[in-house]
Amino acid sequence: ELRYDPAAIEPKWQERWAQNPAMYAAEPASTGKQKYYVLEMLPYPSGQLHMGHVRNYSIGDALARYMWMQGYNVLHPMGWDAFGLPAENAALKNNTPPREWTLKNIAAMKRQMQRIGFSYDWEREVTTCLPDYYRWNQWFFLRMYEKGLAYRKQSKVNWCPQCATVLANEQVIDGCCWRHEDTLVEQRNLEQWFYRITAYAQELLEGLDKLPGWPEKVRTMQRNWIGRSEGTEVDFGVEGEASKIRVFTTRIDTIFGATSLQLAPEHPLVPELTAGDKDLELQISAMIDEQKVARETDNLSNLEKQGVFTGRYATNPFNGERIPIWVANYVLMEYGTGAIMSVPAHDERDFEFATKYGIEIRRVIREVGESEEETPLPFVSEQGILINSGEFDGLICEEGQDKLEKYAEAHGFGEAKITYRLRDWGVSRQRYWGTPIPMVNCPTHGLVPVPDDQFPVLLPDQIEITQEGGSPLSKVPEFLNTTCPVCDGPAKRETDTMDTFVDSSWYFYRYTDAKNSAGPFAPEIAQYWFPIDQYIGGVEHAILHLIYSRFWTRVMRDLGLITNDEPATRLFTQGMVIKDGAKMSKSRGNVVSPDDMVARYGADATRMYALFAAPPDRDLDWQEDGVAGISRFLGRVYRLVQRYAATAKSADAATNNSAPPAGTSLALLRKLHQTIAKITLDFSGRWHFNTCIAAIMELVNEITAAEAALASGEVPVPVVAELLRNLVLLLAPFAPFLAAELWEELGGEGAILRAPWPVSDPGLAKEDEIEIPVQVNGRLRSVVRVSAEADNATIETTALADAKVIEWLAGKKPVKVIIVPRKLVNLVVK
Ligand code: ANZ
Ligand code: ZN
Repeated sequence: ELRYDPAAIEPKWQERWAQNPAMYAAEPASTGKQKYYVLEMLPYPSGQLHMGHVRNYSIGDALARYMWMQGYNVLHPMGWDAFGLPAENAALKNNTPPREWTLKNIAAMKRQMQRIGFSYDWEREVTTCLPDYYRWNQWFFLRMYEKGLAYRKQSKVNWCPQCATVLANEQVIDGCCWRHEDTLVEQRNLEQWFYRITAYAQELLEGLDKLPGWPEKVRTMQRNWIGRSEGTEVDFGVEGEASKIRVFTTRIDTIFGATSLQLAPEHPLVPELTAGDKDLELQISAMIDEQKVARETDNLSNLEKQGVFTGRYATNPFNGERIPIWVANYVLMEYGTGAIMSVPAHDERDFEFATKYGIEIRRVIREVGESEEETPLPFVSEQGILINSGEFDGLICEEGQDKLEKYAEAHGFGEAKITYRLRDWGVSRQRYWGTPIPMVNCPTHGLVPVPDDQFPVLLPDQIEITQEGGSPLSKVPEFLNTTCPVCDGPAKRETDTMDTFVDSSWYFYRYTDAKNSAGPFAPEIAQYWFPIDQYIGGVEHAILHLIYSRFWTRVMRDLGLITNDEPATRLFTQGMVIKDGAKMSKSRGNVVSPDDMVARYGADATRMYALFAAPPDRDLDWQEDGVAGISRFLGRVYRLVQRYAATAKSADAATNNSAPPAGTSLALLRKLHQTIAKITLDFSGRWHFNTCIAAIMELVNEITAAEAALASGEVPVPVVAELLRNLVLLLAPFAPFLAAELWEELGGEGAILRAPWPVSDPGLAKEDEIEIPVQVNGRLRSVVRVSAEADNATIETTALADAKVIEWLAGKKPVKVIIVPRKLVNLVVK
């Protein structure tokens, strides 16, 4: 018997597909055909696909193939997120220019993808580090600059005093320099570029409610990231100063309980309030360093609370009360106003702080139905009644918030304020391998945009990457020195490059019109393809990439380039691939290489295992045995089809008028049509491909078990043909090489990718009889067979007549009969 040999079958088809690029090519928008845009997140070209990629892309590939078979015009592109620090590090290590290193990696990974048989339209490949792509980053930058959405402001950067240079965030390790591990990184103020994402904060938040096709957890993460908070800003006077301190609070109703003001260590008023006190200044600068380290390691909320008294006092605008001004490490400059009124009786953190430093704790809210003394501390609930609050006593909290806010507004010392946690997107990077920011600094004209007709501002190719750090482009005179677009006099280029998240914020629009040299894409083409019907990727991108993409989409919409508000209607986040319960990583030494798997078991088995071993949204523990098992299964399919291919092929219209199926034929056809129905349903959104593949296995088992009937002719030739042809069609999204091979063996017409997806015949799929488990007092005691259409009364009678049930009831009459239609009978006896 023939041996299943993927090493022979797969390269043959790979070759044929390569020779026919139209196979995976999207048809032009002008066809007006129903479109389907399926997108997987593009990889960083590290040099090697990992199993997480294989899984992600196998999911997308199965979907794309299915949609093609359903007759859609499918767009299924791939590209490379090709800028970023690793290329610079590799350049340092191996002395290869970043561009060369990156392009070599891309070539290698593209070969891997083609070997695995992913159905990408390579004519639309996007490589973000090439000028034909990044020139449009520059173009967008200027469009945003013109609209005030790109702007420059002083902002903190990491500074290593030893290197005397700016460090990228990635070069700060535990708050210290990557090359001087004992040197604490400082913060310096430098001019940096920002995108004004906060202008869209409210819209980005509201849009989440209109994305039912996105996982709830992703939407929640984005909501929290945007962090909308409704509150009040209130001005406190400062004794001996003209300036006031503005605080942001969500609980103005508690203001009579404010027993101190707390400033962030970096609050601009702090130097003035502490001037001359060296000791204080030292303590505060230590706090700043401590916050910085905590910020880097995402540990801010766990800091042990610390503070210092400035010796100065503020005045509560409501009652003129004098309260001390402190500086505290749990107040952050980047949120609200960088200053808070501290109400220890009604806030956990303030309570902890006040307890530690002996600051007064004064209740201004009592619990409903309790006295002041009985109200527990801290009492943070808003279900309470105001006390010790002058004319506002007796109000319930919510009313209090409203009344006190109005009072503050009327007296000119406060106003309602909506605060977002979301910050503007800092896009300046002092790196080489990124998109140059298209700005020029002229001594006479200041900051001048590079005119569109001078695009792209090319990233110089030959540059020496050194250990020195700092903006590498500032050390390339040919790049740095230019002329002013206004006066033609000598000027200097901006040497920062853009954050690589810029590249990935809109790459999927470029796919629709990847070769356009007049614009990022033609609006009418994007209009046809957008929004993306299904986006698939890792949940680690739930926030940054997916928020930036949603922002960018709105900016493009407001530039008149597109009409959609959101980039993707549906989002799917797949689980991780792990090995022995742990994430695959070089350091753990548990990495399974896709190349290895493909060499040993073939691409079909590898990708099918990636879909079979777990539901796609769960983590998958990679087991080589499992891949071998899939390979054996595919071998069985291969031999089964081989054995009957000639028979099936001989089926033609003439033999097709046989009698309605019965017996074995009927049973097999029923199984087939049930399998078709199940897989079709899963493709419509549930995507439990693991159970789809299991269903195909069951189908193959049933056909194999009935082989005597196939061989004897008891199952007529047309039925054999129907079974085998459909089996192969069902396999096509999951094991495309084998399916193509067997499709040809069966004499299938044209490419299997364009063969219509089978339609389940509900009459055939229907069961005549079903089995229903019967429980007595919740324990399984028997199984009865009833007609699939049986009503509850019939099911009950049948169950009560069952011999085993009679025995278990031992003469008692059930006090209750619970029937779950088609599923279960439970008899309750006393
Ligand atoms: C007084 C108060 C009394 C507060 C009370 C809470 C409870 P969200 O909901 O997250 O917006 N806060 C304001 N700015 C801060 C900053 N820069 N760093 C640290 N904490 C800050 O939280 C708003 C509350 O967090 C504000 O309301 C403020 O404390 C604090 F019984 O003001 B509250
Ligand atoms: Zn000039």
